[in-house]
Amino acid sequence: MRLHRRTFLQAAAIVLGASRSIADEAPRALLQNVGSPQDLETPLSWFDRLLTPTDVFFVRSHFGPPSLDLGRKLNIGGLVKTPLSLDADELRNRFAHVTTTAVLQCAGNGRRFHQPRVPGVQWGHGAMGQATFTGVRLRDVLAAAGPSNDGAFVHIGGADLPPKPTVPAFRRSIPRARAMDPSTLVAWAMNGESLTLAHGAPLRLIVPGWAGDHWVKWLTHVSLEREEAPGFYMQIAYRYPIHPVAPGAAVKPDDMRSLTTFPVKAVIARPADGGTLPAGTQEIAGCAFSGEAPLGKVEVSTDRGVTWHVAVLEGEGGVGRWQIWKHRFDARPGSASAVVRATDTKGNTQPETAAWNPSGYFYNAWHSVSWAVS
Ligand SMILES: Nc1nc2c(c(=O)[nH]1)N[C@H]1C(S)=C(S)[C@@H](COP(=O)(O)O)O[C@H]1N2
Ligand SMILES: [Mo]
Repeated sequence: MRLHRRTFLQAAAIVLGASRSIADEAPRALLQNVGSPQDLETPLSWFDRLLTPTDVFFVRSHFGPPSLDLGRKLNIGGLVKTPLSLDADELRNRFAHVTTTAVLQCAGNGRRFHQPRVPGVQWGHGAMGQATFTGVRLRDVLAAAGPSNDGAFVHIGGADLPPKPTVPAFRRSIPRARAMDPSTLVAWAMNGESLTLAHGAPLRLIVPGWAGDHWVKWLTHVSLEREEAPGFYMQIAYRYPIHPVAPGAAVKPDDMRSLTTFPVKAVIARPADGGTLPAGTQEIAGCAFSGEAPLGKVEVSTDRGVTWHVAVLEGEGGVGRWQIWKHRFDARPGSASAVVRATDTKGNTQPETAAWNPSGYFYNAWHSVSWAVS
């Protein structure tokens, strides 16, 4: 049946009207930090829920996405008996499916707060999110190719190209043990739907607990090799000092190693910093996680760090998985504030001041907000 144009417009208006009337929705827009390529940040107010909706999930890419090619092959090669070339359908048909919930966080998340200032995308807290990812285990795929014992690193590449040949391509590698970890996936779905182009369609790597630079999008190859991948994105970028450094100090290349897990962190999603709430019971909420161990506890102080209260946790714990924390207290007219810190089950605690490092990675200082009480 063909709808008359008018009937169609009316129907569309009803649909739009209905979606607009949803109260209390946080602004459904990403915050753009630079024009090109895409570096889009999730507003803090989304971090009071277990899953970050895909349309407000942060986006980071060095060169912008390649064309959408749903039939793109993933080539598995290097030190293997039988190199494979499989598209997403073939992976789906051949290997067991796994769905996992994990935090995807850019190593540069929070870079803006490091003192002294560090060059790079000036992310606030929103270069992170949590989603469910569905795919197959990388170890199953490698096993099917017959990995040689000589292969110590898995090199990973995607279809996105640098803007000119003199700019290095985005090439990463992870140690064999991390590739063989059952949580490392080649995924085609995020939050129950096919990956969007921005998030890596048709296939991307999922490395729970490890910083986002390992989560290669638009996968084209996975190759077993003897050494860590060469090139700018392994040997220069995404490296962290092996010893603590004084803020602003230079670090010798030999004293840096590739990033792996992200440290423990909690952020406050609400109330918003600088807002106003009526006097009475205030609920403070946010998310907390660690890439090194399951979350242990989250503590909140509403008296600027004099006393701390253990917050209530929601959601399932796990390495590299966030839980929602909540704390209520009674606020009198005037002003109120909250500061939060998380501790994981290995005893790692969020520091009051984040460890400065030359690239401004892994900012995880105690997070605080203050607001007016009317
Ligand atoms: N092929 C490719 N994969 C990539 C990148 C990239 O530039 N190219 N950026 C990485 C970085 S630095 C991050 S933080 C995550 C961001 O993933 P998202 O855009 O899905 O949030 O993708 C990673 N995978
Ligand atoms: Mo990143």
